[in-house]
Parts: sequence; C-alpha cells; structure tokens
Amino acid sequence: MGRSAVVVVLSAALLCAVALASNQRQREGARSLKVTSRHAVVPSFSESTCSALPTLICNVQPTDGNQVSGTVYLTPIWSQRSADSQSFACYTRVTASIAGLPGPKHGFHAHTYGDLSSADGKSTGGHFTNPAGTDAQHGYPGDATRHWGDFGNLHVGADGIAEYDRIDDVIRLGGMVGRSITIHAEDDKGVEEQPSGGAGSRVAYCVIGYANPAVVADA
Ligand SMILES: [Cu+2]
Repeated sequence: MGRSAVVVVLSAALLCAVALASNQRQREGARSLKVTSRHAVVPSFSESTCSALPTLICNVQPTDGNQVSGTVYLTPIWSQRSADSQSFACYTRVTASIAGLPGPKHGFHAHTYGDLSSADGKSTGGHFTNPAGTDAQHGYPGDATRHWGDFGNLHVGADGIAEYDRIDDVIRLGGMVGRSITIHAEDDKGVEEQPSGGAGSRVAYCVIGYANPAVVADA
C-alpha cells in the first residue's frame, strides 16, 4: 500500500473512533438535546401547559470530606418526539454545572429520598425508579431500559467543571419534587453493572425543589 493510501485508511479509522466515542458520551448522558428514544411515558400536555410548569432546582453540596458544589436545573421543554418527527411533547431538560470533581467521569443520578441527614449521602436511598413500580434495570439515559434516576455520567471538562445538558424523555417533572440528586466518586458503568452502575461512594447531593422564578429570571 502506498503512503497516501495508508494516510487515508488511518484518517478513516480515526474519524470512526471519534464518532463512536461521541455516541458513547451521548448514551451516558453527557449532552443530548435531541430526543432519541422509544419511551412513551411523557404526559400529553399542551404546549402552553408544558411551558407553565415550574422549573426545579437542586443546589449541590458536598458529602463529608468532599468539596463539590454547583447547581442542577430541571426545566419543562416542548420538543419534537424524535429528530424527524412533526409531533411534539412535554419533556424535561436537565442541566448542571458542577465544580470540585476530580473526573474524568462521575455517576449522576436522581435518588429516591430528599433526605440529606447522613454525612456520607446514604440517606438519599437508592436510584429513583419508576413510581409505577416497574422492575426496570439500571442503564444509561439513552438505553431502552433504565431507572428514572439514571442520568448517566458527568464528564469533567478541561476547566475542571462538569457541564451536563440533555432532554430526558422518561422522567416527569412533577414526579421529581422532593427527591434528590446524588453524584458518585466513580463512573456509572451502565447496564453492565446491575443494579446501580457501580459508581462507588457519594461525593455530593441535593434536594430537588421548586426554583424561585425571580432568581431563575435573573440567572
Ligand atoms: Cu446513584
């Protein structure tokens, strides 16, 4: 094979690897503003009802011995059911900006209880599963099976901040009030690691509550 042919083959392989890594990050929940999946549990709100739903906030604080801080927002968003669909529905956009995580990846979940009384974070209980009580397995947010609380992983950027922004097509905004968000010391391994992704100890947590609209408008 000539030298230029080798360069072409290597370039194609590199492009392939980049595309695969990007897909994996989306599956894990790093960033996806396209609704991708087949979950059909969103309520049939009208656009005006959807946009009138309250924004939720979770002010992240560290568990004992950690230095994590940041904010998570859950906001209603009227969005296409899929990239090529003319049909819209009311989904929840989850955004976060978190400092103080060593990286590279940290499990990011909604847990069952809004109880921050234990310094190690265990008082938040396990993953928030579907309130209807299905026996869904743990997974990443883009997987066919997942818990409501499975938000995947936070990816820490070069600046040390973990940014997260994705439209979640499974959770219902109203069902999240009074639950918690928990950030783990290690990465969430997804469906391979049942029942909760094997993400290790809890380094930060917060209670999900109603955001003050005046403060959100100023932000
Ligand atoms: Cu968790």
